[in-house]
Amino acid sequence: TFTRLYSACLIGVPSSKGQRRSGVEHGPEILRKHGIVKKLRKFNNVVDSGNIRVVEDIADDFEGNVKNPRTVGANNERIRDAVKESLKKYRPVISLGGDHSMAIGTISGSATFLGKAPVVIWVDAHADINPPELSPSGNLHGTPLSFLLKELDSSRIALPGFEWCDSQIAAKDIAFIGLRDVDPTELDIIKNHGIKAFDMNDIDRLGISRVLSECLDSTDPNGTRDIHLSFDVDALDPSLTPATGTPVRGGLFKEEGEFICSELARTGRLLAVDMVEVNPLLSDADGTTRTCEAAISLLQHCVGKRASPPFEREDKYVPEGSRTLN
Ligand code: 5AB
Ligand code: MN
Ligand code: MN
Ligand code: MN
Repeated sequence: TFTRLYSACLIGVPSSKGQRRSGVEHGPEILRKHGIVKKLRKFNNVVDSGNIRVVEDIADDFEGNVKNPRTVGANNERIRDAVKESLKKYRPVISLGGDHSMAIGTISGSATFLGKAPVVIWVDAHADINPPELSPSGNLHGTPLSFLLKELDSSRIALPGFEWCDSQIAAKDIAFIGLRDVDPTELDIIKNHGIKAFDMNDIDRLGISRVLSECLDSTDPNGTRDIHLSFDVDALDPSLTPATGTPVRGGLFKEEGEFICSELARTGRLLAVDMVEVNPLLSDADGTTRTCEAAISLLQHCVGKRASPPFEREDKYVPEGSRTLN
């Protein structure tokens, strides 16, 4: 018999080269400024590991249509290692973005730590599964799942900076929630590989509870697998999270996002969370504050704001330093 005793941990990822707008590198610092650590500590032990040192000095440019692959690739290798190391001590490991290209590293970190694929719940207005060479924008934040998906191995092109990267996730491991801006190539991939995907209409029709159950039934029918939640703040309606680079109208209510987070936390199997694409330079002070408050509230639910069995474990109030690991 063993007891799992964990604190949550925060890793800041101040990277922005997966897209073109400046400011998303300030995501971690603006979330801290809005009291993320203190606000999460109301509900669980939280260790702030500070920021990952991102590379800035690499000579980089377009590779074909793809912008800055060397920088994004090198950063993601560091992100993978940081997440993998943190998972030895903490749950969930929460990575604060930064643009969404960082999920190549965070999910690789989860999979490398586990030695197998986690379930990946991708909450986003976008599917972020463009093969880079087919991306309409050339921005790598629209491509992370294409690097991770095993089924794309035979068609994947080699990109400088990603030599370390290997695909560890299968189509059956992934579920999308909140989609409303999907490129034609992405839709083909989702359909061809049978990836579970729920768009905003599905959520309106079925309700978020049924949608999330279906996501978990398909990815984790026995309810035994570790879960990686990748949450792009643009999944929420832009009225709630205006400070982000690619807003799309008609998004999730805050309560729907919070429900996803609390239900996943309550499984007791929430391994890692990405909270990405907060860009304080793209809104006024009030919009930035609302965006940070929404992101922090989502994360409060990830660390147990609505805890009840089985999430309420013995470790809830164990101070840092007295953890035992399984
Ligand atoms: B985000 C688009 N599909 O590939 C592309 O914000 C948008 O991380 C990507 O979800 C949006 O450029 C990336 C048009
Ligand atoms: Mn998005
Ligand atoms: Mn995204
Ligand atoms: Mn975005």
